[in-house]
Amino acid sequence: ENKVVLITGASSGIGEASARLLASRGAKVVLGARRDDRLRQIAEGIEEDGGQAAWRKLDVTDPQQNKDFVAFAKERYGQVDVMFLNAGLMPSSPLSALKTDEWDRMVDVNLKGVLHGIAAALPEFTAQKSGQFITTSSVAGLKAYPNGAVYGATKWAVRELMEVLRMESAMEGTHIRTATIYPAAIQTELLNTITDKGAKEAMNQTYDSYQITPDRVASVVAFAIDQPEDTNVSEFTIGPTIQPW
Ligand code: NJP
Repeated sequence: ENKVVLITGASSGIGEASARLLASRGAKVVLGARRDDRLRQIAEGIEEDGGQAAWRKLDVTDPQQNKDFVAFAKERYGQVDVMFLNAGLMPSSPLSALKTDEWDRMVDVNLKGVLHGIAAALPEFTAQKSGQFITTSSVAGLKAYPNGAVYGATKWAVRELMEVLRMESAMEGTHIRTATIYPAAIQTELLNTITDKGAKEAMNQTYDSYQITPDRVASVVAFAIDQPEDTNVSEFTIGPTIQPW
């Protein structure tokens, strides 16, 4: 495909794997995250492999940076087709630990970051009457887990955003597609964001036993994008076959 795909949280894990896979299939990928050294390296690797990639430093918590990210992509490639709102962090802890700064951070990145991304790209999609938002939610957005209350709340919320956006767009005749992905344990750097000792040990045990590589999630992203324009696939749960939840 020849689509222009913007990816937030593209400096590692699921975002990086998606950038590499989509570029290998002909997409023009635009990578955003805070670690611009990594973005540069990934983009250079994609180009060395014959793909097309651009990058721009992006903190998704800043509305203006989201707008600048979309404008940069449009200037570079002439259009914007897909916005993969994937940036996220998971500093899990029991509510009783009162890690209120981490609660704020999860709301700012996992939820408000997605809203800022929508606000940045939606005017483009509305004007061109096409476009697609994909977001990385979590199995924690489908089911409650101890230590995951705030994380799960943010991930449940983004599912709501995708669903309502799709419905409203259908009603308004703007043909915007949306999809939500619910990964289980995927081998990425996500656990590095956990500061609570007990939560980290519990998560490490889970991830030591059950994990698959992020390219599996990337293939789901590609599948959603590859559907014909008149077809919307909305939700995907993906995780290791042996993971019991
Ligand atoms: O983790 P990781 P994943 N502004 O840590 C970026 C969800 N998920 O690939 O800014 C912009 O390798 C960060 O970039 P940087 C999860 O909730 C995963 O697993 O340079 N970007 C990095 O590129 C998340 O939504 C699993 O530090 C910001 C990326 O986010 C998505 O998958 C299970 C940012 C995180 O990459 C990708 O995470 C599940 C900011 N302010 C859901 N803050 C799993 N791995 O098992 C962070 O259910 N980033």
